Amino acid sequence: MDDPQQLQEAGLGEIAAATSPDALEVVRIKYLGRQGLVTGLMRGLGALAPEQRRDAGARFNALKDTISDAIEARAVELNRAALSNRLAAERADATLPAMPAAQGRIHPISQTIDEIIAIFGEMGFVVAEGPHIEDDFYNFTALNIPPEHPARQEHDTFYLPERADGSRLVLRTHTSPVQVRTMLKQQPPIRIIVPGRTFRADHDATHSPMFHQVEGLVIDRTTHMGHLKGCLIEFCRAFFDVDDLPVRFRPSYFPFTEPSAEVDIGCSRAGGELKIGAGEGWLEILGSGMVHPQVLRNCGIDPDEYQGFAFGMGIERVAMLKYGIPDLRTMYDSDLRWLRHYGFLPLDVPSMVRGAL
Ligand code: 2U9
Repeated sequence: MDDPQQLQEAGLGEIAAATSPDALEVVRIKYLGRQGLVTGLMRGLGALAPEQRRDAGARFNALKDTISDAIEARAVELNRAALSNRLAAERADATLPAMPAAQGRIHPISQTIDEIIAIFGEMGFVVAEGPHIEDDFYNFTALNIPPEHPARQEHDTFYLPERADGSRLVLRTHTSPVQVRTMLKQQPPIRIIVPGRTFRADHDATHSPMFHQVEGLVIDRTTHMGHLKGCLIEFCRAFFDVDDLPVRFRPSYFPFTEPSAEVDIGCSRAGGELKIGAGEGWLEILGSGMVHPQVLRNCGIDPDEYQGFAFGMGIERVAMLKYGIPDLRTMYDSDLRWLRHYGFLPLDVPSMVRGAL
């Protein structure tokens, strides 16, 4: 192929037929490489007579430029096509649903505490907290439970080892010491709600050595039993979400309140199924009473000037009743299947509750 015209046609044909950058490179080497056909023509120039050499040199250079320009143009075409193929193959579908993120659940005990705080928060109560390890005075003596009082036996207390002075700290058996601490720090009016862990050496189907209580305390100059009743009726109806829920106050005894009353709500047990708010039965929910004058005195408050009421409830118990959880012990098993079933998504928290937190 010594004819430049033929060489050009053949070269341009092969360039156009190359369908990949690699195939195009093979064509380039064939024509423009060191052993290439166009390079071979150029090398033959030396053998020509000077007058022919100038003419042929110009033609061969034009041929080399044509082939080289065509290769460059084809390379641009092939690269562009390769890029658009890649973009088509790698296209992401932005309409695909996102991978679901792992989401935890709120434990029914936490949810119930939040709900109770929200209801009392609306009534003007503030949350107070205190230590789990207490001394005898705050847990018992200030609450009108002196050392030989029979109520001490009922509390199944966990005692810590004896100290140098012979005294022993305790794991608090109720949240009441927090109210004692509040009264010793702060003069009335007092309106607090005290959620937290409590401890008793008792373990069976309906008792756990660690459980939760919420207690409340209101102290002011004219606070009376009518306030206690109104406040707790309102609470029971809001918590169980039944507007006309029957609520009954039944005389009882606690060393720290006088008079004392237990609070029952109406329910039916027809067909073995518990229904809150309907029927002939009663279900105990809360303990309550007017704070004993001796307790006020023990806590630095003059009972001739101030009086008030207090109440307490077990969180696990009211959570089980409200959410139909049959077995107390499952509350502490950390079983994820249980938590997925009985737990709450953060967005399930009613807006009233979220506002209060
Ligand atoms: C002070 C004065 C009075 C708190 C009260 C109850 C009644 C009560 C129980 C309910 C179920 C405990 O979890 S439970 O076993 N509590 O019945 N608690 S009045 O009275 C107080 C507290 C502190 C200074």
